[in-house]
Amino acid sequence: MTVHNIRVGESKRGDASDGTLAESVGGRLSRVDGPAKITGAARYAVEQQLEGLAHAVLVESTIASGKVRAIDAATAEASPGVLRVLTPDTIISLRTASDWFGTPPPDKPYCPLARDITFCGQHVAAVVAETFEQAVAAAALVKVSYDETPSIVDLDDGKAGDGIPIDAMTKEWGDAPAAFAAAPVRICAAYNTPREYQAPMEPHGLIARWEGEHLTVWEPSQWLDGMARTYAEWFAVPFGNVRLVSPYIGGGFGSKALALSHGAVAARAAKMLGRPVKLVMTRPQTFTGYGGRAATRQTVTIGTDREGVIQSIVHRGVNETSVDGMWVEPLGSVTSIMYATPNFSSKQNVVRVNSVVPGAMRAPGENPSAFGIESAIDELAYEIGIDPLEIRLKNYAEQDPHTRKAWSTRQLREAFAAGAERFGWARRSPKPRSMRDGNQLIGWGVAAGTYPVRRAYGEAVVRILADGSVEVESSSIDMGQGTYTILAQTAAETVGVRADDVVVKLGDSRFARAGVAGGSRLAGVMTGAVSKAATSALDQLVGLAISDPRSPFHALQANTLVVANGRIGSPRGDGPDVSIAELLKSVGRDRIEATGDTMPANSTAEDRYKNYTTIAMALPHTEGDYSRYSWCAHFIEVRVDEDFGTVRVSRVVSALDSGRLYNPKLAESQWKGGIIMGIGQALLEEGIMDRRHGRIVNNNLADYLVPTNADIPDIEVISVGIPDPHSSALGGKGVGELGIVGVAPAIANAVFHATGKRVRDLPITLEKLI
Ligand code: MCN
Ligand code: MOS
Repeated sequence: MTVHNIRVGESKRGDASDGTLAESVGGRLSRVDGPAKITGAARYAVEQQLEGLAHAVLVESTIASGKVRAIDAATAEASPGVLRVLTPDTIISLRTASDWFGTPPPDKPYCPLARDITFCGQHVAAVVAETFEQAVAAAALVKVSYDETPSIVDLDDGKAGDGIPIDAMTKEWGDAPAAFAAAPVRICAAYNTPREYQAPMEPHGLIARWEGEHLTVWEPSQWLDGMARTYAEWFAVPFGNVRLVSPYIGGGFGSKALALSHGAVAARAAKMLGRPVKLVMTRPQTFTGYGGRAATRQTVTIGTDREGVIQSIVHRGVNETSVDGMWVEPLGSVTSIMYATPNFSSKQNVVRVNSVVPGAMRAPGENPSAFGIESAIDELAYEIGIDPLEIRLKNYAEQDPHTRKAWSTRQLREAFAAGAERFGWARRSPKPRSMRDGNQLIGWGVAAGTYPVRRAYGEAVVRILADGSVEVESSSIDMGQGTYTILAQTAAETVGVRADDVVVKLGDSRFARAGVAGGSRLAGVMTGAVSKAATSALDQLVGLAISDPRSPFHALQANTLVVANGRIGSPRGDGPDVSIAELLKSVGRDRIEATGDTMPANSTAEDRYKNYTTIAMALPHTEGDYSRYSWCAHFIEVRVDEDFGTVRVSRVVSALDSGRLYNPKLAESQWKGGIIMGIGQALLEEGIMDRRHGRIVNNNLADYLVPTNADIPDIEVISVGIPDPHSSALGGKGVGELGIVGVAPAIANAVFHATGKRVRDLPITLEKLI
């Protein structure tokens, strides 16, 4: 595999206004993997050049429900270059794997090609050929006939019903219905979000190669250890026999955390043919190869006293899931914590539809949840006749209303203040349709967002090498969020070297294990693990320098030494001063190596395996005395064309509390990325279903619209966080998912202010406004 080894040039040096060195934690170091990506030196999973590579192409069902009656593969098999056509009858089955909690699977075979069709786009066959073009041509010749049965295509389908209650999602305190009935001011509204897709730039795909009973998979992955476990279970080989390699990833946004059926097809094909097999999804296939964000329906009722102080919130939610899989999008997650209320009730159902199982997409749960409650609170502000910012402050939750625990840190009031000040909120004219510029109606909206601090245990290896450079190894990943960079900064600061002298190696499951890069947890987990490993490497280095008779510091009788800029000296600067390389040479060592593991001391090997390959051991964000969340407030200006109903976002100011930032430059970029995705969600993104066949019509990036540069105004982000010692070792909270939460309701609220029309169905398209 390729590991980037980039020297950090002068252009990356610090520019932090507070004087923080770019290379330390908290500095604005540019992405250390940037040059490799820009120059094309970064090699992505399916770009590996392997001897004897064969190519697999999937054939997908064209009906949403029913059975495969027959597959006629004769023509395809006879077509040039074809090595094998795999069907449910000819592929060798796998074993069922456990889920991401590690729940023991049923002891039954798993066939990644379907006979029983539960959604349109399901894999029913695969053609393996010498070249990709031959495989594509032959795949078009595979004839599949079906016995079709009626399907339920989406939540609006009359046959969908109320669905299945998910009791674990119920949250209740006080008597919310009674308090609502007694409240003098009441609002009740329904809010909907459609199926949305992660649409990462790099489509899903992999290369699988077997060497005896050992499998190597080059596949973009947010979770190497978890996916390696699934492959190992599928093929009933030991976990250690599977190696996942994923040094660079072209975005995931939640879609690349799990091994999926196309991976099983490719790995099985490789085993059956005794050749490495590459399988890359087409862009249309990515719309059914894994789930996007589930469509959701919510009703939010709020009862207040005459001044707008909340007495009751009643929330009901529904999300779609698939016929044979379960996905719960936690719709009450923000509803239950954003505002203080003495009475609360939230319940959720899921409805099975003929679709691929939906999955995690940037801030699953919190994102649609915030659309409901942050729209509803805005409606309430107009009902009472007070400012939308004021109603939020009036109902500010001084502690977690659900667990009644203290917030670890909650700089939300500060976020409202800083954002309002910078945006100029005080100049807002309260009435809808009261601000305009020619035929453009101007609207200003505000909404808050939050995301829990998910914590977990981590592990890393730090080596100090003979040339004085430092190497960090971890099987965690960087899909663009900045892991390479912040871990270089953490190791540089802890050991006392320059960041240019640190090489970070990620994305190989042979490295020190790591859990999922999901739920905005990786940065906190891995900076903790690397600082622990680096501290122990430093201790070894200093220990050697003090105790080894060959060390120039031996005679000094100091009990500690200082390491900075790659040099070792005495704390008072009165003794020798040598480079790390010189010291290692003098004591005859070619390296120092330390593994840092933040797991409890009494952890067993089984605990460690479970910790890295399942999500069962994550630490609850409400563990102990505190409730831990990151917070944000978005202030957004829209301009709506009065005649055409087109909406443009013209200004965004967001203030965010992610605790201490490991690298403000990268955190700001993450926040902006989330906000941009939120603008797409508010105005553009929607999977459109062909109701006849249950097919996603706009399954490509020309028709499934995501924002382009022209859709995005200047976005200003302000950090209002303070170090949070209860959330992570270095005081940071989550960044990656926070930014998107609250953007869509802020835009919907701005659109109401501009037009007087309340749009409760995303996306806000022009036909909903005229
Ligand atoms: N960071 C920081 N200070 C903190 C926390 C984080 O400076 N206190 C910065 C670091 O650069 C860090 C990044 O923010 O690398 C993200 O950290 P974190 O919030 O811990 O999130 P993860 O590393 O776990 O990344 C996953 C997260 C998720 S869950 C999704 S979804 C998402 C996201 O990150 N998908 C992304 N950001 C993405 N960014 C890109 N470019 N592509 C994706 O697919
Ligand atoms: Mo993020 S949706 O948790 O990968």
